[in-house]
Amino acid sequence: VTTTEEPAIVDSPPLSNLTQEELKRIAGYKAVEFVESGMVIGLGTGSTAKYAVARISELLREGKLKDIIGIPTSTTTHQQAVSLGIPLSDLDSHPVVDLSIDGADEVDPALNLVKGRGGSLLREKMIEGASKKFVVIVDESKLVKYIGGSGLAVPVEVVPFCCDFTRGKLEELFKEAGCKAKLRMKKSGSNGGGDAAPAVTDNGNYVVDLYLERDIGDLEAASKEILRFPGVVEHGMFLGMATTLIVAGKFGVTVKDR
Ligand code: ABF
Repeated sequence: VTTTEEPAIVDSPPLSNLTQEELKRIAGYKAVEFVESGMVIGLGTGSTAKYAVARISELLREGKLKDIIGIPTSTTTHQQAVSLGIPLSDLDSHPVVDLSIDGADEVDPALNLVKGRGGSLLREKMIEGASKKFVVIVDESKLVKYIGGSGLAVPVEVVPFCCDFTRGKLEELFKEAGCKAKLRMKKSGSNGGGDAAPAVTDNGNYVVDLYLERDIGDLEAASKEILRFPGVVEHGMFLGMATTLIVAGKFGVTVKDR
């Protein structure tokens, strides 16, 4: 692993002919090179992390990894890991996690992340926050100049009780950044075609998506302000948590330590 200011190319040749899906697989497999027998591993959620989970199970089956305990970060990953036969536990039984591997929606140059656009964030933050090492795996489309810079949302998990009150407070908080705060709804068809209903997280909560027109600046201050609202459970900015970033892109695979 090379540590430099800029990501260093560690695998060539360039991967320019590959699809985004193949880049996700390459990033996921690369992260599993950090996994050693006997480790407690935080198993991430999403279309990139699923490749890392699949790779861990493959190496377990081949006997190249032994005595792994997985801690899944969502019900979806729990189901995937069970179906692949990975032994599982939780933070109550294993409060220290050796290594977590997970995707992200945005990564800024300081390795701050946005997560939760796929719906998971609270369990991820609990498990990845308890990890000695947190490896983030993305394809190059996730790299941004600043948090919110992709034009997509920064998710905030909120309690269902008076969620529109909390939504309004969040919009007001970031009005200088042109914030529009929207309650996330279930994808059409996922509630039997009936009336639109809010999307529900693994923890029975709702999600408010913050769409920002401009950089919100001091992320630590923004985090504290968001968490000050009693209706907020957690937000999807993962600040200073990632220890390693793996990016798969047309230039190859890069590994960068924070
Ligand atoms: C989860 O996966 C979420 O936090 C995040 O929304 C997402 C990133 O996933 P993908 O790899 O599918 O883009 O970890």
